[in-house]
Amino acid sequence: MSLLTESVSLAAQSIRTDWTHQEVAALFDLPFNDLLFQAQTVHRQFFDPNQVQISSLLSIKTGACPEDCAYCPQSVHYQTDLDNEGLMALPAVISKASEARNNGATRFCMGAAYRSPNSKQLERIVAMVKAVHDLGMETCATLGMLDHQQARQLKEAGLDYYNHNLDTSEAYYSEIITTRTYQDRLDTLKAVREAGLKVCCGGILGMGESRQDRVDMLHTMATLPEHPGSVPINQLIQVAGTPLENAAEVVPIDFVTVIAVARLLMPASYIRLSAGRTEMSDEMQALCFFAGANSIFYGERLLTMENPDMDSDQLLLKKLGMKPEPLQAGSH
Ligand code: SAM
Ligand code: DTB
Ligand code: SF4
Repeated sequence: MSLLTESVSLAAQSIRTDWTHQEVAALFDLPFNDLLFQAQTVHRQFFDPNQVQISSLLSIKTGACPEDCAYCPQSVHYQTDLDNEGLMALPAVISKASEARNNGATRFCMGAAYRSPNSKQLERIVAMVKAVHDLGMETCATLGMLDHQQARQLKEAGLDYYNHNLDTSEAYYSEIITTRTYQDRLDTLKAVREAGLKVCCGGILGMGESRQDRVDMLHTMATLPEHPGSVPINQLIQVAGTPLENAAEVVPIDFVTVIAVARLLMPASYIRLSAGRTEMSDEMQALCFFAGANSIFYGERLLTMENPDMDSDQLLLKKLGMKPEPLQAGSH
């Protein structure tokens, strides 16, 4: 057994948060078939390989965001074809969540285009979290930066997950966002973790980042004090009007490689094949599942952009013999 294979099988037995950059880079260097075989082997030690966790998204406050994230259709800094909408009313959120639940989603993620919510906004969101929790779903929110007090307030309301993405490496971050720092992101993740919320933290591929940036981003996630429970890997949706509208497309095999390395580094985490699936073939998505992806966003819309329609996703899962994961007892 080679040293690397040995270190990977050891990884399968214990969950490590002490990965070195060199170890992460070595996984990227593996021949593709070896990488996929190891990722699938580790995946099977932690998960049923034929189950996929289903999350649905709802944009509860859309557009006019003061941040300048170069990928985002909701930033006030760019002219995109998007209608802004204020914070939704509670009954409308409940009705969307019930609809998602009836369609088979077990987790409902509410996204708001805020830099950080103020206390009035948070109070209204707390009511939404409570109501969705009462429907028997896992709850997730993504509202921008939070301090400790805000994170605790959401935890008390019954929030299960908070999504806050690192998006890219620390070195490349300032090329993508100038209105906040990487450290701001890490601080919010700390507040969320310390409030006892589960962390959902991932990134975007296809923003012109280098291989080293991908190594560094996964290294940062896999060496947080605890691995994020969910790791969404997004393929950039190139949105007209944003600075990244013409970014070079990510090479599909490179995307699968990132999924497989994420699976090996964070063996017990849900790795979500997130934005960008409308551009992916069935074969590409099947390869991502083989590499260890075991969660998707389901429903015709992500936050503001399109997602595959539900019929085609159902057909895809059927073709692959995969089933939606039932809600875990006690997970919520
Ligand atoms: N405003 C909050 C924040 O930034 O944390 C929450 C909402 S924000 C839209 C959530 C995530 O969506 C971003 O961190 C980013 O990873 C992802 N995202 C936004 N626009 C995207 C795009 N065009 N393609 C892929 N992912 C995108
Ligand atoms: C994540 O990593 N991807 C989701 C969710 N977390 C919030 C959002 C994708 C957004 C894609 C662009 C849009 O729909 O506006
Ligand atoms: Fe605002 Fe979030 Fe979009 Fe950045 S990603 S512009 S913070 S909504």
